[in-house]
Parts: sequence; structure tokens; C-alpha cells
Amino acid sequence: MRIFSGIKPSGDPTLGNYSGGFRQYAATQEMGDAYFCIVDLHAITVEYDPADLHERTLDLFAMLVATGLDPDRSTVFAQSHVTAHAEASWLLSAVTSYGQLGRMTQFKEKGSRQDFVSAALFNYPILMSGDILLYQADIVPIGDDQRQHLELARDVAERFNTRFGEVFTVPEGVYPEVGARIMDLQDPLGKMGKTGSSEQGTVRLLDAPDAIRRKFRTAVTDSGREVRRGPDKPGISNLIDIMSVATGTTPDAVEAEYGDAGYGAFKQAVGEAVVALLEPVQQRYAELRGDDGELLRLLGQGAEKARAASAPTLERMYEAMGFARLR
Ligand code: AQP
Repeated sequence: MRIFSGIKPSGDPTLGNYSGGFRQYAATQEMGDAYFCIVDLHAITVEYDPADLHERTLDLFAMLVATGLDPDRSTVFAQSHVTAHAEASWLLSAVTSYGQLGRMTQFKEKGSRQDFVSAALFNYPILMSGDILLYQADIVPIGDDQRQHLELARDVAERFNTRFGEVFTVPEGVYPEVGARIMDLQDPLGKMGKTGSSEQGTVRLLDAPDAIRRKFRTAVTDSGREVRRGPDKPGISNLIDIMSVATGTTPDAVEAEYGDAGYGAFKQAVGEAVVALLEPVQQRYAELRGDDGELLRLLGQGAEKARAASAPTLERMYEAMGFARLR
């Protein structure tokens, strides 16, 4: 089984990234031949500071390892180190529908927040399709916000296979049962993101314990007193999901334990559970982040493995599309 997923070095990672991303990566790496990519080419699709990109890439690599990836077992690498990604993206743009790209909600949402909307932001899902398809991934562990992009990647694979012959495995998205979309603690109808959500409602994996406690203490709740999930309780439902993710118990068990505890006590308990979850991650991160040389060595090792794994697919793409190859 081939597994692929990517994460953008676009800001300090959040509890949302942990829930839909990191924890799924660590779990799925046990299932087969796994590729995890720091998608730095995706990070330039919106306004960013070139002075930060290098450090953010190393930060994210250290966080991937701190949350459980083993770079000797899995292939962990940076997208820009493997030129096949940019090449595949151009080739796949020939079988991607312009209309479908324009319907992507992330493009519309992120585009509306930018003064300058780049063509790269519009083309983002093509690059993402190439990321996945180059590795012939069977499964792609992601959060709910990437569902529409994954569907597009499947359409692109199918259109290519129909037009040029069977080259690609059509990938399946894998979403967590609980915590597929963690919401902003201050606005439980909006996603918690590295960018775009409120600072007070966004829990970052490197936040100090007291900052985490404060963010949960001030989290927006709903009417009523009962700790239970429901469409009328977006704030409490989100906190129940977070408690379930942090402690590895089911949302039903969380409701059974805290149903009558009152919102204040429940929020405090969720804060403590998240602090306990992140403490060892932060410790491991600090150890790893102290050694740039080792991180770069491991990134180099990942790049080599990723180049070797993606090159045959890229070659098959060129051949299937009829290009004259020099061999
Ligand atoms: N709130 C979330 N709940 C569950 N999963 C989430 N993910 C992101 N936010 C949540 C998942 O994290 C993985 C890596 O995300 P990404 O780096 O590809 O960027 P994104 O999906 O666009 O998320 P962000 O954090 O909000 O970044 P920005 O602000 O830069 O766009 C993905 O699997 C994603 O589903």
C-alpha cells in the first residue's frame, strides 16, 4: 500500500493540522510505503515572506518527526527538492478543467482575502494532484478541508488514464472519524487554520501551556449547560471532538464523563488534556530543532528516496503523452 500526504510550511501548525494531518501520518506510516511531503511550492501561492520559508521548512520537518514520523522508515521530504512535482503539474494542467478549478471553495475563500490573487493559487489543486499521483498513492490521509481538492485529483487521474492510457492509481482520501475539521475556538463555524482564523481561537502546537489553557478558558460556548454534541452546539461539539482527539477516547465517552460538569469545568479539562498531549511533542521538537545539520541531512535522504520513487511515473507520463524521449 502506498500512502502520500502533504503539509504546507505556511505558518505555525495548529491543533487542526495535528488532528487532520500529523496524527494520521504517524498512524498510516505503519500501513505501508509512506511519503510525507513539506509542500513548500504550495506555500508561495499566497503572500509570504521569503526570509521565513527556509526556517519554516525546517520547523515543519522537526514537527513531523516530533509527532511520530520515522524518517528512516517513511520518506519525509520537501517538494521543491524533487523537480518532478513542478513538471507533473504542468503536464496535468492539460487534463484539468478550468471550470472545476474555479469552483474550488479554498480558491474562492483564500482569493477573497488577497489583494493580489496569483495564478498559482488558482492552479494549486493541479500541483496537489501531481504530488499524490506521482507516488501512485492508494490512500491520502487528510482533513475535511482538502476533500474537494482530493476529488479533483481523482478526476484528473481518471481523465489522464482515459485519454492517454492507464498510468495512475486513483487515490482514496482517508479522513479521521473524529476531528476531521477542528474549528476556531472563537468562531466555531470557521475552520481553525494556520492563517485566516482568530489568534485567540487558534491553538498552535508550540503554544506555551498557559497560552493553551487561556485559549480554552475563553473559548466561545453555546446556550444551555449540557456538554453534548449537536447542530445547535457548534462550540461544545468542537470542544468534545478536541477532547476525544487529545485523549484517544470516543466523543460518546467524553459526553458520558462531562455531560453535567458545566461548561467552565469542561473547558478547563479540555485545556489540560491538550497541554498533556502537546508537552512531549514540544520537548521532542526542541531537541530536534537544535540540530539544523541533522535536519538537512535527513531532508536530503528523503529527497533522494522521493526522486527515485517519482521518476518512473513522470517518465510514463511523458511517454503516454507522446513526447519524444532521449534514450
Ligand atoms: N482545522 C482543521 N481540522 C482538521 N484538519 C485540518 N487540516 C488543516 N486544518 C485542519 C489538515 O492539515 C493538513 C495540512 O494542511 P495544509 O498545510 O495542507 O493546509 P490547509 O489544509 O490549507 O490548512 P491550514 O492549516 O488552514 O493552512 P493555511 O492557513 O495556510 O491554508 C491537511 O491534511 C489538512 O486537511
